[in-house]
Amino acid sequence: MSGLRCIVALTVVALAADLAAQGVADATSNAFSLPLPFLTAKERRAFAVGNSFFKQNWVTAPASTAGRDGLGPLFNARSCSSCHFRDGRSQPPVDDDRDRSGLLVRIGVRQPDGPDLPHPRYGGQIQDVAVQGIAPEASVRIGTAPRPGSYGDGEPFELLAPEYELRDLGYGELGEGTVLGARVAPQMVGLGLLEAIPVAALLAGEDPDDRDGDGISGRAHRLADGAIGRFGWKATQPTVEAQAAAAFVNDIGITSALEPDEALAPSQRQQLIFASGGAPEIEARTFERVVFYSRTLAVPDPRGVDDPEVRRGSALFGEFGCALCHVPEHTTGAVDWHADINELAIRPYTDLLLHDLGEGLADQKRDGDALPAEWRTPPLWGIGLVPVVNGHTRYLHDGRARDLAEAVLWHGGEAFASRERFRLAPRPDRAALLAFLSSL
Ligand code: HEC
Ligand code: HEC
Ligand SMILES: [Ca+2]
Ligand SMILES: [Ca+2]
Ligand SMILES: [Ca+2]
Repeated sequence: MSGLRCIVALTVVALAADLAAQGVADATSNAFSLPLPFLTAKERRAFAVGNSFFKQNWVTAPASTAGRDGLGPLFNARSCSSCHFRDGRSQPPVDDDRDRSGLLVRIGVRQPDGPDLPHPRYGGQIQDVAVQGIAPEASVRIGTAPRPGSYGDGEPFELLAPEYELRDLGYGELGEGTVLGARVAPQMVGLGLLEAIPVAALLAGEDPDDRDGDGISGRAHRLADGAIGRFGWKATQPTVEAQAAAAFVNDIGITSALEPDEALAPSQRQQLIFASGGAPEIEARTFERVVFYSRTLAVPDPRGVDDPEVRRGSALFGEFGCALCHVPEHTTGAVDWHADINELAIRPYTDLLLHDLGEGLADQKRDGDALPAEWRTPPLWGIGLVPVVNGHTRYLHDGRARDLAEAVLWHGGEAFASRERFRLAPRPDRAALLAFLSSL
């Protein structure tokens, strides 16, 4: 018995050493904004430059500040950080306030079989803001429908299912077969480390036909070009670089070498007259700095790991089957942008695979190979600090969950059995599981 305890203790020590290499002991509102601890002085300068471009507002072209003009013509926000505030997570608009940038709506046209096509009038995303003289595409209206339920001991709860509607359409009717999907911005921590998990390790976690019979059948998102998707709620982007280029062009209207064309539907391209901020609008060097920054944000260390309730919650996380998808540990491989990333033990709590989470969480969108009900397991590291950094407790792809318990209660599909173990567990066990999530 004491021998066993000794091995456990040793593992914890080894783990702590690895975590120190990639984590930071900060639990303040700055917790998501710190660089990986092993960056060199030169890299810290690159990180700082990236940080300033992540935060800065882009302006309409032409401007005297040629390094940061080209905003729009259609856009959602003027800076990365207006959605990823403090490098954190956005939330859907609360009540009827006009804070639009917290949630973005993707749009497309359903095909009988295969991924959605871009919408002929609105492209792939609804931009709800535009430069002067140009009509925004639409405004987004969110309604909710109550979904009552109860825990095993009879304690009631009520989930709110969101319903999205586009109003004030600027470019004509939506037409038949139009599909929508809403997404909030996730926190930015540890992205380079996730990028460094070897493809082979992700593929080793796949079990598309559930051959091992545990009810879980994750699969990697194979993109059109054969790459494996890792980023975004449906793992639609293979790298941080690709995600950043897509964000620049779709969310802010800034073209780059990777995304040289403004995000306009064909009819808008013909119809709209606007000034360009250059070809491309963001300089290669600036873009690289933003990518470097996005890759090298550190992960805050877990807190209260010795608290008995947190420890019990951690054990329940395994017993409830959460760890089958939210896989606690991975080992990174080599990357071409930093020598010290190789062979780090990391604790992201994800398998980066797509899972069917059931009809309740499905929206209408089929992004690439990912079906409406399929979502990438999101990493859970840092999740306990969202309230501290961002001042809210909204979770899941569209921020519908109002706290961590609701996030778990929304799980269905492959995660239904796991969710039921949580729902039917005695109250102290549920509290312990939530304490564990809050410690991450
Ligand atoms: C209008 C709001 C908005 C703005 C502005 C924005 N993002 Fe995002 N970001 C999102 C959303 C929403 C997602 C999830 C996308 C998805 O699921 O497809 C996301 C996802 C990401 C991810 C992937 C994170 C993960 O865990 O998968 C990265 C990296 C990222 N954004 C970087 C950026 C950068 C760099 C900028 C500035 C160029 C930026 N974002 C601007 C809303 C925004
Ligand atoms: C079958 C795989 C699977 C299992 C099992 C599973 N999850 Fe998840 N989890 C997911 C996916 C996929 C999402 C994203 C769903 C969405 O956003 O619509 C998610 C989302 C979450 C979120 C919200 C994350 C965020 O960034 O907003 C939390 C918290 C969470 N899960 C905790 C748990 C806990 C606790 C358990 C065990 C009771 C569990 N999950 C079991 C796949 C799984
Ligand atoms: Ca532009
Ligand atoms: Ca659009
Ligand atoms: Ca399985």
